[in-house]
Amino acid sequence: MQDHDAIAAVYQQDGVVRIRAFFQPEQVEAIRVELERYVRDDLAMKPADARTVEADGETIRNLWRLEQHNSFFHELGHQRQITDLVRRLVGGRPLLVGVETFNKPARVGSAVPSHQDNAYFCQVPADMLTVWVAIDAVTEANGPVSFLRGSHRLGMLPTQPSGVAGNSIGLASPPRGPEEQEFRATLDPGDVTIHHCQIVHHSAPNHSDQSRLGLLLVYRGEHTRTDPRLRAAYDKARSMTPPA
Ligand SMILES: O=C(O)CCC(=O)C(=O)O
Repeated sequence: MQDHDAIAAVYQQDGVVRIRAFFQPEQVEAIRVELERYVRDDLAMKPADARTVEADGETIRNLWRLEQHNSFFHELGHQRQITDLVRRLVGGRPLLVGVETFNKPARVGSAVPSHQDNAYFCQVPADMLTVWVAIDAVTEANGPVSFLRGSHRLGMLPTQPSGVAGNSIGLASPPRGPEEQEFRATLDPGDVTIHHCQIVHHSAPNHSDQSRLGLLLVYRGEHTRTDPRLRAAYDKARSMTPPA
């Protein structure tokens, strides 16, 4: 499904939309090669807040701020293939605000607690989204992101610090719905999901032998502004488990 009208209709209704084969195999391979090169050659020279590691103290859980640290990812985030669609979904000129990874490595990849991204982004109006690109296959076994369809229409829900490095703020009381409201985003490499910054979502640990690497491109409409109340709650949570 590459038709922008159809994508926008699902996004507005559900708060999340899956698009198959958005990136070609050679684009996925180029992303993987550059991530591996960046980690091998550059990461040690970057500030501490460029990464979060898993509990073993060495395996990478997240790379942060790739749009600042790496020209390949800065350029990727500005490709018309992506920004033309994002413009439609955020209802204004799209600004790239983050490129990051959720690596969910085999066996040690940790859980992501239930949250709304706007508790981190703190924007009003909530015209902000994430394009989540599957670099590895995402299966039921390796910790797919699970979304509660339609929950982006609930507004911002009460938060609490989660104590999880890389996901410092979570929901105080995650809403639940019937099983059919859950969307577990299984993906082939090159597929993407696009999710609204208020949709409730989480992911399980990866106990499998297959890594589940995702590249995330985060955008807001140029017209959004920071909400000081949301920002104060996030700053408090983040100070307990930096950097994000
Ligand atoms: O990749 C994951 O497991 C979680 C991603 C996430 O929380 C997000 O995209 O906001």
